[in-house]
Amino acid sequence: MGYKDLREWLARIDDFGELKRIDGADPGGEIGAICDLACEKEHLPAILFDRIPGFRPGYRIATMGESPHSTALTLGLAEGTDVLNMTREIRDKMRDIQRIPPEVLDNGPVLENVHTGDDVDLFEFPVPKWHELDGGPYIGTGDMVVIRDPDEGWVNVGTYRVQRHDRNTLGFYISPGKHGRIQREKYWAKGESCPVAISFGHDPLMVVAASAALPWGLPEYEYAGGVKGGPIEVIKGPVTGLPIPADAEIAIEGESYPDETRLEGPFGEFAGYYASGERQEPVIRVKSVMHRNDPILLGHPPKKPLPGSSSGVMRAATVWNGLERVGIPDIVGVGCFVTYFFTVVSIRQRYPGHSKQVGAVAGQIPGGAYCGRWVIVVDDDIDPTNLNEVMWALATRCDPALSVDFLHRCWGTPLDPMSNPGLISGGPNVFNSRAILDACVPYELKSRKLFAIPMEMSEELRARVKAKFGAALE
Ligand SMILES: Cc1cc2nc3c(=O)[nH]c(=O)nc-3n(C[C@H](O)[C@H](O)[C@H](O)COP(=O)(O)O)c2cc1C
Ligand SMILES: [Mn+2]
Repeated sequence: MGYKDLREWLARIDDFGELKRIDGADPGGEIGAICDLACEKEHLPAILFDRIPGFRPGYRIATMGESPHSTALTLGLAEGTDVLNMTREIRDKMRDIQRIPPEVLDNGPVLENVHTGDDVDLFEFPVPKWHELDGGPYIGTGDMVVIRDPDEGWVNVGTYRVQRHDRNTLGFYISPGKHGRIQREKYWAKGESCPVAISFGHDPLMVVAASAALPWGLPEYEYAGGVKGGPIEVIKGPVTGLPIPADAEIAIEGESYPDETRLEGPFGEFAGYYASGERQEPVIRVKSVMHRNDPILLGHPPKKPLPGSSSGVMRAATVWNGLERVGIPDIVGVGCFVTYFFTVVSIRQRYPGHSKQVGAVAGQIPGGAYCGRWVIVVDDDIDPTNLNEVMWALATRCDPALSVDFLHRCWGTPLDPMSNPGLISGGPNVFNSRAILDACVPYELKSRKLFAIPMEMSEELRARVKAKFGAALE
């Protein structure tokens, strides 16, 4: 693939003209506000902040941006295709992905500076307050949190938000059901502390892998190696032995103790709200800090959901592969919108009940299960990544009284603004419900050709008239 680490990735994004450089913005509010302003552009550029007031020049912050170019670069896809083709390509690539374990090196740039014990000082780095009402600075947004399963031995990596509390204490929020949370609880149930390593700047592919809904037991490092076509290079953390990217910009190691919490949040989250407020959440006591010379903190702060993002494409590819893996035929495409909330699947209807089967399964397999809300199933003439077409199907092929079904008490999260506050204060038992909307032409009408004919030009007429009069329309 075309780049080695975060620095080379940023250079490639710069070549596309999609890197903005901003000097002199303060981390207390200006940096976050600039990121929000940048969301008003058609494609979100990457931004490199330097000369941050109060910090040494060269101590930088980069945000990832979201554009078809950056998604293609990060995932190693062909340039210039539309969202559905991109989704198809990544789904093909993921289908039989080869796991490639990370390669352990003795040394790496991340070890250029190592601080332990009393020398640990997280105030060394500029850390933004990303959104106006955030409860504090969040050092972890595009991060990778590394935890080893205490029983099964494999290493999970997840992107979870990390708040800087003080010079050697971090707070980390992990939603119920996430792998890192299950593993953390396993240590605590044995009365042990949970060793954690976190990288705060690395190849953006690791953010994609660490935030993808991979199945339990599949190590994100091995998956990312498979996507990259070669092993991810790691070093063993000097305190925990956990694998840390050898070219990480900034990394920490620490321990999280049972029953030790601090107030965490609020934080502007993926749904576009400061959901879940301020609550007692676990902390990490930081034992070591490592960083490259002139480190770059990688930020990926949540914003109001954007269409066509790399995470949306990955999620759609995951649902698509999942539906095929369980053996459902004739899945034609998948589109995901508004992060986890909306999943659209297009199918070639083959039998009565096909569309309902697809809807129910898509709402419960990896990629579709966590915090879903709406699953819409459409016919194969509808591009599931094109909301106009999806709306047309929903408006014209649905009988709401017959086409909508509900699933109750599904996998939710306190980060969902619709989650029930009563349940949150009662513990991590957060449920939500799902609507399965069947927006396919009813099978009995379609199969007997009784449904109205869509007003679509035949290919023959289109080609003939385009050849003759197309130029006049240019
Ligand atoms: C920028 C970003 C921030 C995220 N923050 C959190 C978070 O604070 N807590 C959480 O549980 N999931 C968060 N996620 C979602 C998880 O990364 C995602 O669900 C992932 O699949 C978790 O990995 P796991 O299944 O190995 O636990 C975030 C994702 C992204 C892209
Ligand atoms: Mn995982």
